Amino acid sequence: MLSGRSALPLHSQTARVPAAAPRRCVICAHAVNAAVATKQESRLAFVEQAPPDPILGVSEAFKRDTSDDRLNLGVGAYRTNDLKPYVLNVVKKAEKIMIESEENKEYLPIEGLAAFNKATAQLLLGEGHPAIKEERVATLQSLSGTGSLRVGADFIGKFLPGRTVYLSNPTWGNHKNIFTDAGVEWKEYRYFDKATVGLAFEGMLEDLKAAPEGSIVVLHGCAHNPTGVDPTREQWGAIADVVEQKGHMPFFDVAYQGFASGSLDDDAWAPRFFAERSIEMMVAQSYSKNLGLYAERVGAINYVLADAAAAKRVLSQNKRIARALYSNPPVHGARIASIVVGRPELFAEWNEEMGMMAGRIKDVRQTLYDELVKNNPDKDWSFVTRQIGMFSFTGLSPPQVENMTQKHHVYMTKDGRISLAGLPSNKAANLASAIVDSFKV
Ligand code: PLA
Repeated sequence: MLSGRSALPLHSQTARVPAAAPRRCVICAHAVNAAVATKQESRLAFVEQAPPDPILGVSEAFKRDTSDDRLNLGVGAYRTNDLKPYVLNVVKKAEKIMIESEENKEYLPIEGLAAFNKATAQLLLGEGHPAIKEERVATLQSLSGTGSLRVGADFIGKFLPGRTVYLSNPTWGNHKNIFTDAGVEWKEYRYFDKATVGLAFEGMLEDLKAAPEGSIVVLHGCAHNPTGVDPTREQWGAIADVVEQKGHMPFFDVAYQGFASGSLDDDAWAPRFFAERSIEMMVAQSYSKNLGLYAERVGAINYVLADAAAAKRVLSQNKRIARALYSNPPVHGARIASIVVGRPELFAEWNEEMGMMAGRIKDVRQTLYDELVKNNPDKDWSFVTRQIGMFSFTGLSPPQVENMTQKHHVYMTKDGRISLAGLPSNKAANLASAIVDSFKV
C-alpha cells in the first residue's frame, strides 16, 4: 500500500512562499495539500551540490554574462572567424547522401556500425595496415572520445585488475573522473615543465620507468590537452622504448587528429609508430573536433593486439561492457564519418577543410603572439607559437584567470588554458591586453 506521502506526484515540492499564499507545485502548478507539503522533505535532501564542471561549467558561466566584450575560450570547440559554429561541407554532403538513401533508424549492433568501425581503424592506422588485414584490431563504436575512454577504463577494471593507470600531469581533467568512476586507480607522470614551458622529457621517462611493470600509460595521440606540447618523433621513440621494456600498455587518447599539423595522416604518427613496433595498445578516438560532430557523439575504442583470436574475445567483452552502459551507439554521426572516410573524394575534401580549420587557429595564434609582444615586449611569449593544437596554456594562475573573467569578460579554464579555436582575429588585441593586465595581478 502506498502511504499518503509517497502517493503524491514526485514533483510535489513547494517553493518557499508566504504562509497565506496557496501552495502550488513549482513544476506543474497544481494545488498541493498544505498539511502534507509543509512536512515534505526529500529523502535525497542530504545530497550535496556537485561543483560545476571545470570545462563545460565555463560555457554555462559565459552564457550568463551579457557584456559585448565577452569571449568564451573555455571549451575546445572550433568557431569561424565570425564566431559561428562550423558545420563542415563534407558533413553536409554526407548527410545529403544519407537522406537520399533513406536509411532506417533500427538499433545498431552493440559494437556499432560496421562501415564506421572499418573506417575508423583505417583513419587511425592507415589504409591496408597489416593489423587491420590480419584482424588484430578490435574496434567498438562508442559515445565519442569520452564514452570510448570509459568503456576502455571499465575493460581495464575488469580484465587488468590492480594495474595502475598513469596520466600526464597535467591532463584533460575528465580523464581523472573517467578512471575514478570506473574504479581504476590512477597516478600521474611528469609531463609539463613550467620553467621551459615545454616537455618534462627526462621526468616523464623516469616516472614511466619507475611505474610497476604492465602499467597502463595514457598518452595524448597529438595536440596534448591542455599544454599544446607534444613529444618530438625522437622523444616518442624513447617513450616507446620504456613502454616496451616495462611491458606497459599504452592507451592513446586521439581527440584532435588533424588539429596539430592540419594533416590527418601526420597527426596519427605516434599511434602508428607504436603499432609499427608491435606494441599492443588501446586507442580512444573522437570525431567531435576534427569532423565537428560534437553533439553526435561519434568515436571508438580500439585494441591493436598481437593476434586475431585475442582481438575477437576482447571485442566480445567490450560489447558486454557497452551493453550494460548504453546498449548500442547512435547511428547518425557514425554514418557521416563512415561516408566521409570511406569515399576518396570526400576524404580528400575533409583533409582540405581540416587544413583550413587548423590554419585559422595557427593564424590567430600568430596574431595573438604579435599583439602580446606589442603590449609587453619584455616578456618571452614564444610559448604561444610553439604550442600546437586548439589551446594555449598561458601560465596564468587561478587568481589571474579570475581577473581575466571578472574584469575582462574572458572565460577560460582555471588552469590557465585558452581555446584559440574560439578566438576571432579582431579580438586578439583585446585578449592580449587582458592577458598582459592579468599577469600583473
Ligand atoms: N580527450 C581529450 C584529450 C579531450 O580534450 C576531449 C574533449 C575528449 C577526449 C572528449 O571529447 P568527446 O567526448 O566530445 O569526444 N575536450 C574538450 C571538451 C574539447 C570537454 O571537456 O568535454 C575540452 O574543452 O577540453
